[in-house]
Amino acid sequence: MKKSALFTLVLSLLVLLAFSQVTPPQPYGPLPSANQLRWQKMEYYAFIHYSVNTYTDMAWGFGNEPLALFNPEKLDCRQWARICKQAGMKGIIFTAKHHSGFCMWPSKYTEYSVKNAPWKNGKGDVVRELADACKEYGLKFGVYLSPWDRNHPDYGKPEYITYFRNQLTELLTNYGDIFEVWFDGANGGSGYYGGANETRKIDAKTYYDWPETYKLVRKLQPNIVIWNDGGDRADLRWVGTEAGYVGETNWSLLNATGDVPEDMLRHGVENGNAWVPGEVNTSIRPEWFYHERENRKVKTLPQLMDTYYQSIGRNGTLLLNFPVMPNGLIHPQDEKVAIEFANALKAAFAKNLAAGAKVSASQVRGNSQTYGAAKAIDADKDSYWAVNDTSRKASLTLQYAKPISFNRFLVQEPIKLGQRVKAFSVEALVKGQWQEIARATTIGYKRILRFPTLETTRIRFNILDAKSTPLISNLEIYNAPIILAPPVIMRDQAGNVHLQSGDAESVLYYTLDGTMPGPNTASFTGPVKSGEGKLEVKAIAYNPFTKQKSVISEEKFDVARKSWKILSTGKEGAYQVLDGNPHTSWHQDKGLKMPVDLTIDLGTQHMVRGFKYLPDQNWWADAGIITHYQFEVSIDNKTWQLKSEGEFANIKNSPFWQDKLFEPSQARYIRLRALKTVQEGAAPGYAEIDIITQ
Ligand code: FUL
Repeated sequence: MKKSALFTLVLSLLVLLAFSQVTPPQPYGPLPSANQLRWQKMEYYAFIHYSVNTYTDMAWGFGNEPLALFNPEKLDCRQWARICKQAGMKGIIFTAKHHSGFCMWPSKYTEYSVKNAPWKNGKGDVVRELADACKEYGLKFGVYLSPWDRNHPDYGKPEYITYFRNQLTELLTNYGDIFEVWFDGANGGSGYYGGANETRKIDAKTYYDWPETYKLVRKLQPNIVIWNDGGDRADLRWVGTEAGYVGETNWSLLNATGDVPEDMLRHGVENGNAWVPGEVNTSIRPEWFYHERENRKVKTLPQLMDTYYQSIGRNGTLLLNFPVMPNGLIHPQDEKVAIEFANALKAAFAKNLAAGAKVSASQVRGNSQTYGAAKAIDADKDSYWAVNDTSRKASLTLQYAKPISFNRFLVQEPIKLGQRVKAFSVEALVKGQWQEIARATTIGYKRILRFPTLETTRIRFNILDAKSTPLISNLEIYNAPIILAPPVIMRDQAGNVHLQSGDAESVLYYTLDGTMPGPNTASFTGPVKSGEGKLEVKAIAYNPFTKQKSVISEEKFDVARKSWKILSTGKEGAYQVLDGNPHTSWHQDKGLKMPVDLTIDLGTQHMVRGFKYLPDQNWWADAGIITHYQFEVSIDNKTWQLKSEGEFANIKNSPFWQDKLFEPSQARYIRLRALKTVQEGAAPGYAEIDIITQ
């Protein structure tokens, strides 16, 4: 063959190869609808809880709250929308009607709404104002319409379903595009029910005839997604907790029929036959509605960062709730931390280090550029790297000319073709050796892994197992800055000091004598023995890379409680009140008649001049908070001397450390006597008890 003929042949083969059609991967298993896809891409949006029970300090309204309660002086939906926008959220879901049945819009079908409240002389419509504010700020709008209605006289009867659908029709017709509708799972129980004041039970599976209700919803809002917990399978699922996380393994699948136990809510179902992705709903405070007592319990930045990685970072979306205050505004502390959170996320994901890498793959589908490794790191999130149909394993390597530091790995599957990956790992070449730095299971729409900062010139992503041909649409690498939160200081019963940081990578320095902590003082590596005497601990967090530092945190501790014994009960759990951890608690036995004592042997005699009580910090345990008390001391556990008695004023709204001082007195034994709790008959609860010595 002549040279030129050979050349032509090779050239045409090459051209043929380049243009030959590599068959695209086929979709696998259940797929998201266009609405679910659009929703998933929103990632982060707000919940707003506001209703008549905001004015009664209750988690749920009973349905008989007077209409006169609703008269906020500063209600401003534009403030809510502005905060959500600045916080980086993409939409707002509003409690148009919560369980109380009070409607935040002037519904034609009930008198129990804003139209009969003093606010704006009955001419107001909160749903309208918020829908308008969302439009102004470029946010999507969604509604929460509680299926359970504790006000309506017909609740439990077939007539109520007509009422419920009429209300749905109002909300889904008169307020523009609605991106999501929320049907809460709390259903039936005690209520006002038009004056009947009784308990009404319904079968949540059949009562609402969900299939018909869903048809109505989709007819009125073709682009909507439906959230339902407990009813027929909707578009989205609850993740089984309100604590702000979904399982590390998180399939966006469930079975279309059958019960969904908690484990399935948390993890989805690997071989489920319906696409039902998880939405992580949690509040920025412990409760959904506003309670003044929670003003100091707003989630911190480190807590919100964890929530982010445990929701959006695990193939979920994040629905973060703001409660509205009685004056009609979001509290400044909630606003502040939500904006800090947005800024911290911006900083964490500021520079994608995958973009500058040279990328190669162990295998590419049909050797075609269409599915090449570069598709995983290009700007186009729809293009993807694919391998041959029979492969279930594959690797992709990023190579750098100069070493990079990184601590975050982000990966995405093109879920419109189904969720496939079952297991993967990330390795880095460190000092010439490959090191596995993370191993995980599912990916889905988005998976983000965190690990300690590492310097490397090569990163290898290994797909270890998949349900079908693995496809990867996006891969990003980041070096997120350390979050410098002031360390939390605790001292346990034995007297050991514990420090908790806001970021595992920050370095904590401390002192035990009240002097300034810093790089020249001790660094924290584990619980610090500190003897049994009084202590003044100061601590600070440092970024080891940039040397930036946090504000200093400080705590003063009285004598250690090492040799203290609880005498009034033999229950092991009672020692939670001495463990130094404000988040653990103990409650007396139910049914005890007041007064109820907690008697403690201090082991040795001390000159005592006061005591401290920290009530149970859980919002659901507030019934057992002690409001009226007596405090006694004794030297011999026989003769007791009353040193202090009275009330912990406003303790329900402000459940923090209560200090009571008295005339100093020698004591070997102490007794805190509960005379009354917030709710009559509730068992007294304690997070911590301590003494103040001379
Ligand atoms: C729960 C409700 O009972 C709460 O009040 C709140 O609305 C939360 C989002 O869902 O089930």
